[in-house]
Amino acid sequence: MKKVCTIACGALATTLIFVSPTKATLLASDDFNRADSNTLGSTPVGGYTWVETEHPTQAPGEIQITGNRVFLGGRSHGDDIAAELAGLSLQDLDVSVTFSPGATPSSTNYLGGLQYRLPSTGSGLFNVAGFSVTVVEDTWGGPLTAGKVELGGFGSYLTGYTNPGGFVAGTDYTLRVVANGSNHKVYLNGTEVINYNDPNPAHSVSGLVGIATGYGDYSFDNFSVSDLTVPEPASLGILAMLAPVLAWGRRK
Ligand SMILES: [Ca+2]
Ligand SMILES: [Ca+2]
Repeated sequence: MKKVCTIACGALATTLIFVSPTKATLLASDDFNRADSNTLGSTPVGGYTWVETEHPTQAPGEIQITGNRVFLGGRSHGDDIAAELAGLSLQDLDVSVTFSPGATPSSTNYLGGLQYRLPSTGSGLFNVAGFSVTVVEDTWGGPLTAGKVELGGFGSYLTGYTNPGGFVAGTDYTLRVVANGSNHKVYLNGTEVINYNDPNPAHSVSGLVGIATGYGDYSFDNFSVSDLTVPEPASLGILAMLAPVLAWGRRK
């Protein structure tokens, strides 16, 4: 009996360690490891459908799965394109993706990145109503080595970070946003590069998440999004479930 209690109590301790108030709940992820297609389909984890917004004059492959990645090619059509997860509306979230810039542009801005807290599908990075974290190779503002990561809210620039050496075409980078209420943290290759507190309470709303480009060709991989909502009811539920085990252990 004592032995059983030891095992049960050990399991309880392990459970409590892993159910911390800051734990995120994975809601959707996609590695795009499936057959080449002009339709993105649904996320293997979570089962959310990708809604594609392609330029009206697009070629069919402007948004496509190719080589177990997703390609968003806005450059050839000179416009914004995007893909968002339908039916997944979040306020506090942890979203990440791997991205790789395509060929070097010649004469324009060159944008790609993450979107979140969007009021609806169909927003590119130039007209986003919600938040975007945009990787910018800004040839208007300087040479290509002036690569930036910019945080924008409701179509306006809020703050940014300049990446030393810019972004190299064909190279993988990871981009992650942790948005919790008014606080937005952005990580590039695992390093925090933006930590911004938004003074506008109207920006702390729920909305859709996705990926997008504007006048740029980017490929993306390993998209995932978690809910940061405090899982307090789950913790309490586990405690309630294990209370009899604890009481039984004490009686022995
Ligand atoms: Ca498509
Ligand atoms: Ca992949």
